[in-house]
Amino acid sequence: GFDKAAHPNCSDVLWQNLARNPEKPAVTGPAGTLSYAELIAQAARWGNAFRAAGLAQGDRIPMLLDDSPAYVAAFFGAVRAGFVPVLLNTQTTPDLLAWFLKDTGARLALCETELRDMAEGARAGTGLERLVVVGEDETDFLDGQPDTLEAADTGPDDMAFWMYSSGSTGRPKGIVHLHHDMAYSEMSYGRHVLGLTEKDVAFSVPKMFFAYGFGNSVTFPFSVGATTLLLPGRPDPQRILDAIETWRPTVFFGLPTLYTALARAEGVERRDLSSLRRSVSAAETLSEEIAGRWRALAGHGPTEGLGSTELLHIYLSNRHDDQRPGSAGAPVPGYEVRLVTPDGTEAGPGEEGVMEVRGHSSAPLYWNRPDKTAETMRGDWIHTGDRFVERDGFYYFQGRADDLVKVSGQWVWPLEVERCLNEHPEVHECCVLAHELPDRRVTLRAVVALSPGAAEDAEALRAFVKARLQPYKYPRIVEFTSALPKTGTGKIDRQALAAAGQK
Ligand code: 3SK
Repeated sequence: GFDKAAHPNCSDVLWQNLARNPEKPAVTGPAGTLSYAELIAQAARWGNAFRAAGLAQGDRIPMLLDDSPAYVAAFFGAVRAGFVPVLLNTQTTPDLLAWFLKDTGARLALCETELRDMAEGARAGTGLERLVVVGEDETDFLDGQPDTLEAADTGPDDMAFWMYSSGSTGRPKGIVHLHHDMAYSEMSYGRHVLGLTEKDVAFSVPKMFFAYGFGNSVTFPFSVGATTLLLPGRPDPQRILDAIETWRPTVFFGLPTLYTALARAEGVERRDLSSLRRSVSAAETLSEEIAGRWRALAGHGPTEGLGSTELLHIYLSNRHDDQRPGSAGAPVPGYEVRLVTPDGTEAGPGEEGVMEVRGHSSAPLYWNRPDKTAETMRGDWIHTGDRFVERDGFYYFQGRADDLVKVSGQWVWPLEVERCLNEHPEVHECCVLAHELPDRRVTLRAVVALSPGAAEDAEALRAFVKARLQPYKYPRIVEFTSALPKTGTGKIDRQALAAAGQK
């Protein structure tokens, strides 16, 4: 059972380590190593500094920061002092940042040095009174602040922090999480699936501003007194492999695009991955080929799961010892799922439906968006918009509820074609999209990045699809590129590709 009342302030996830193991490294990596005692003292200074800056309880603090000990300290100081950090994607554009500043109503925000000019440019017309540039203003901002901090008078159902939806369509939505949500995801996915111990060193390449990275780098390791490796900067495969050899993490978290890049990275077979005892993949389906390559390199395949920012972390997962190929997994204990058909009834056995999920870590609302809140938060169920079928208690992703396209009068899910092309030995990565022709007919367009040295042969790729799927599903348009654009969270940027294709 989950005792919500025991979690009035989520900073306890960190603070419990002060009595338990103060000397243990909490965070490590190229940006510095801090013990739990040092990190907590630093977090207390941040919390006291936010109070000294005149913020009121519940005030939002946008944080435009890369993974580092300072980010972790600022986050925990803010929540402990009763403020609400808003974790922003560092690849935010100035227009979007201006909008985030207005939507949050923030008076104070934090940003990285490299993002200062962009953030300054976005300030005009917003209520932002102070921008603290971490690494530049930090020493002054924290100067003289006490290194202890009592938790503010918050309750389990009070607003703790926000993240924004990545906004594949329309404006991103502010996803509001409550103080008890972190403890719930630890009690469910953390304990029942992940199984970290205090001896582990977690390494999440997806960054903390992404809910997946936040759980991996913060919630799960701190809940058990483990160490987290933080790697600021670009997720370049060689840097990641260097970090694994240098810092010797034991549990690794990635996304399918990252596993693909790592499995194909120059010299990867000569790298020492022996410190890793477990790897996790989420967000998208991992191809069997890449899972197999990772197994050959690391000695174990990635355990696949699926979560959402609305639920805070993973709610469907395979087990380390029971990975069903192509499946996002079975419901994680603590979460209930159901599949809903277009007529609103529950799907029967083997029937496809849109997944709804419930569990006590779900966001109650999108900030200031009653329309979107009503579409997604249906009572205590979250309507995910993802289509699934269930077999033997495991769920298989079938695409988004809204991505079905009609080609030559027949229905196709572009994702099915994309997965097929991804199995081609010379395809490094690809994206298949609906493409509107000048005469308004819709066709399929594949954008493909080939493995180094492979020859560009569109006809061979079309034939490959025709031989494996119903022939009408082959992509009429095949374009080659050296690399596909990615979103800040490492997913293929389908929106950018779609926009480029319709120009
Ligand atoms: O995309 C996912 O699978 C995911 C996992 C954990 C937390 C958040 C997300 C979006």
